[in-house]
Amino acid sequence: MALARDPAAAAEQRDAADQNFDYMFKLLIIGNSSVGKTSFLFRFADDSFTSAFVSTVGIDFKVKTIYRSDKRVKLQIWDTAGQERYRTITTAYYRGAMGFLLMYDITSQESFCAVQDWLPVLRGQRQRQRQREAGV
Ligand SMILES: Nc1nc2c(ncn2[C@@H]2O[C@H](COP(=O)(O)OP(=O)(O)OP(=O)(O)O)[C@@H](O)[C@H]2O)c(=O)[nH]1
Ligand SMILES: [Mg+2]
Repeated sequence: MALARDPAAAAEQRDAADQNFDYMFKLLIIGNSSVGKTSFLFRFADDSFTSAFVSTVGIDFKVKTIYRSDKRVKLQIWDTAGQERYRTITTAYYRGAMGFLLMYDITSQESFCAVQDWLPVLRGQRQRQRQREAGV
């Protein structure tokens, strides 16, 4: 259980209380800083864009409901900070994620090469999740 004083966790608890959906998926966006994670989420959720770069501090999330085959599908999408110094905070939110969007900037070879550094982080998470499910 996340700390009640954590604003992101408190917002998540409020959001989870809204049961008006058929399916709910928790997704996380990860990847190097400045690749466009926050921009992608704002475009997808609010159809907005700003050219100013405000690097994400810690973590935040947005909710968007989409409709597929007459079903309400609620997407809770977490936007993580790409900066290394927030890694301890952001990885704490990997738990319970049903999918990850691993992003890179198509104009930055460095961010593309970094994808291979992110994969072990994801594999570690998958292993921990399996151990939890198996009760290890
Ligand atoms: N030209 C262009 N610029 C973009 C695009 N997507 C994002 N940007 C710009 O790239 C910069 C970084 O974008 P962000 O979305 O804040 O990057 P981020 O991955 O969330 O970075 P962190 O929060 O530090 O992890 C901003 O100045 C954006 O305006 C795009 O598709 N095209
Ligand atoms: Mg960001």
